Amino acid sequence: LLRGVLTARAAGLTSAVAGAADARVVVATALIDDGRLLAARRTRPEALAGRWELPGGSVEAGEDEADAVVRECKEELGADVEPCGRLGTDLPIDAGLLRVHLARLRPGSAPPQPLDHSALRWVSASELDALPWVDADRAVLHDLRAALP
Ligand code: DCM
Repeated sequence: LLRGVLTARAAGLTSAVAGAADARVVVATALIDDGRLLAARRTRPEALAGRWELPGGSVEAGEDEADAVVRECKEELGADVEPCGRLGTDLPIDAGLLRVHLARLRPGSAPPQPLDHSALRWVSASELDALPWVDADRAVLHDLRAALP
């Protein structure tokens, strides 16, 4: 019986790990400048429109996560950012897995513009909770507060 249980557990573990490896990775950028975090208001899909997020998007096939952060911030914000490490744990979302990366603006970067969002806001640690975040991003607020002064 014990062997059966262990085998079943091992099989379950294997499929869980395989599932994670197959999952699409979405990167989200915790862009911090002058002690504040950049929050962006989504326009789509309808269920998420008006909710706030950390800007980002899907990692492309063969792309490094940090490169995806740089690309998405250029596309969505027109800004040049420098990723500087992961924040928090992997978060399960409908689309796969969300991974948050800390980043800062590169010297000389244009200020972020809402090229793909309906608004941008620089928020301090004490303002984080009040924003209507998308669910996955709300789960990293605790870690974000720790990363802000
Ligand atoms: N997503 C999220 N939080 C983010 C960025 C994205 O929950 N900070 C989710 C929303 C979508 C999916 O990831 O379901 C893909 O994002 P996008 O539509 O921005 O490419």
